[in-house]
Amino acid sequence: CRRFHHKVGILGAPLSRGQEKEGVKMGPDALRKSGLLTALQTGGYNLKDYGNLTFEDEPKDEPFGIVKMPRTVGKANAKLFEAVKKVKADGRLGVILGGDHSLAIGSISGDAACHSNLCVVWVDAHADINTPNTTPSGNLHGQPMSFLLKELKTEIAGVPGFSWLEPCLTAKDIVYVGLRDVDPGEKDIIKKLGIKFFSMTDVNHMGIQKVMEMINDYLYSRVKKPIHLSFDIDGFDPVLAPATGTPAEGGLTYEQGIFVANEIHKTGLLSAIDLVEVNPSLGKTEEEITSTVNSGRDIILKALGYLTI
Ligand code: B3U
Ligand code: MN
Ligand code: MN
Repeated sequence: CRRFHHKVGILGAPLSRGQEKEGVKMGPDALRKSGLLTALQTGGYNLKDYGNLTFEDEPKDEPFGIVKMPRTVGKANAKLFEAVKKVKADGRLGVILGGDHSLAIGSISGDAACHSNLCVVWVDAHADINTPNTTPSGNLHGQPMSFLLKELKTEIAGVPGFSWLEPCLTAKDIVYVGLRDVDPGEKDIIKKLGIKFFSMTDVNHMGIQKVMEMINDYLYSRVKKPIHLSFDIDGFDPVLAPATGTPAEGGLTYEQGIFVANEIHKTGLLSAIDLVEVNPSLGKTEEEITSTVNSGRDIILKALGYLTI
């Protein structure tokens, strides 16, 4: 029976230096406290908890151009890269609890180290494909995709902290869902590289079911490829998930997000999932925090086929 992947590895990655709001460090523990692990245990999964990684600030981490904390973020990602490789080497589906989205550099590189044909579904309000030259903020959580793409390798040359990194994806291996806050420089890159995307406008016009069908055809229907789902909680509408650093109006509903996760589960190809940018300290009320955290938890559970018949 291969209805779902029974072996799961949970890994906390409280990386916060890819942006400026400290509270995102609390994401992994908030997700743990939401009952994620007990649900999986009672659901019959073979679960291994790899705990939370610890990350330290590098001394004298001067900006590279305007890129902030490059050595700190680079070193944290190198550590995460090794940890994700270990989870995959143990034969487990990786669940990476963030942390800010710069962690996708280490997480996806680690996953790709075990699967040379990995493809990525990136759910996010943002494209996170700024380069050190196009970034308006200098925050590395807005740039992970440019560190992962072979086509952009020259753009990231010389960023301190990333000498360990070898880009593992090509533009045709990735698809975006939920985009609605994309910088001009990012639009140029997406166009130039021909990256497939489904903006919120696309989702609203053709419906999430059609979007997932098209992703299926584009990414994995011809040749089966392992899938890395990188889910930024700000892909959801802020009504549902307000406790995040850069919320953007007009996002996915709960049902749409769950549909995405379920469709990916149904492929049987999920290799790892990142759940990022949950920042409990940005919830204005207890309900705002709970709604954000539980929405993230439910994406993970759905992607793993929990309670799915
Ligand atoms: N694109 C902007 C804003 C941003 C990206 N990712 C998030 N915010 N979460 C930037 O800073 O690169
Ligand atoms: Mn993101
Ligand atoms: Mn985002």
